[in-house]
Amino acid sequence: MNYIDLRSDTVTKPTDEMREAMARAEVGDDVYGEDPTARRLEERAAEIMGKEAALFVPSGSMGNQICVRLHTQPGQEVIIEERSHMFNLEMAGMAVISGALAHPLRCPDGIMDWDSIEAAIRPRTSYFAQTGLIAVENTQNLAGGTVMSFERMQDIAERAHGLRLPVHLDGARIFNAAIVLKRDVAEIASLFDSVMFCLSKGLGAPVGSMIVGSRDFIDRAIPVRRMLGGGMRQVGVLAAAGLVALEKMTSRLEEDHANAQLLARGLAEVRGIRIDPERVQTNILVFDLGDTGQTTAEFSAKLKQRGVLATGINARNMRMVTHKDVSRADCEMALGAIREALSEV
Ligand code: TLP
Repeated sequence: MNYIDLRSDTVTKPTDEMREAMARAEVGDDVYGEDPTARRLEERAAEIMGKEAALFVPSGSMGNQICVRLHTQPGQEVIIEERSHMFNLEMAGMAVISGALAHPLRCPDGIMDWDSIEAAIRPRTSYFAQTGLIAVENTQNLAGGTVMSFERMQDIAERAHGLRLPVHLDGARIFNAAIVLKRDVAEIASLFDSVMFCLSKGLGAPVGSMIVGSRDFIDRAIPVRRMLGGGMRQVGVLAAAGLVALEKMTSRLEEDHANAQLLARGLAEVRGIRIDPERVQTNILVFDLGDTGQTTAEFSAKLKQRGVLATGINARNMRMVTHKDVSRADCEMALGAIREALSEV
């Protein structure tokens, strides 16, 4: 069966252009620093993000965790929003890899503000673990693809820097955020000490993420990547797809946002489902099944029988993600399947 797959934008398949670029890619041993395609991708990523240097990493999780490791000392805290990926979905990596403790904050729409952060910064006494890092996620995945405003990011970064605290951006979907903010990604990246962004989500590359920062930061990131098992060899075959993702795939993301809007407006009319389409800003929708009398597992199973894949983030809240491999017509069909699945109850 050809499913309409709304589980994530990670399910996107490489384009024909990516596959051709992969087949032609010039490669070398990247652990020796000799892969010319990986170098080109890193140079181009640094240029687009307006940073001194970039590093290709196998996954977004590894990219985030390398940055935590470099910014913190064991025993320090990382201030982070409670629904963030780094806190929930990276296997307690910051505790295991960096000996760091997450200090999660619950903020409206998953968007932190300086007052909440400031209240969480520990006094400099010998009782408290010291704050080592502030980690922002934009767009915020589990809160429903929400976008932190440029001014909010700027406020957090400036005040944190005033206290000599580094700020990391999990920008897995930074290009989606940039569209909503009507800002260049380099303007966003300029606020942060390090940024991780993904090639393998909405941009459609099969594998890979990038971290960007100062030359010194990236030089120190290379051995940490190696320690985590992320030293790759003829990685140019992947970097080649990443280059196509960066050059060709960012300009179409708006279409995914429009399709998410279409889904949100349709869902808002379904009895029992709670979602505010005004709050759907990018390609991710999170909605409450509360009054339908179904759990997300039951609802997912019914949708699957009707050719639509989507999963819950807990028993009540479903997530749907639009991307290049679902069209507007697919979203209309998915709405039909949703109505049908719920009319059965
Ligand atoms: N997100 C995935 C899953 O892990 C949930 C998804 O389907 O959305 N930061 C953010 C904000 C992410 O959404 C993700 C992946 C990552 C980091 C990690 O990227 P990978 O999966 O490449 O390690």
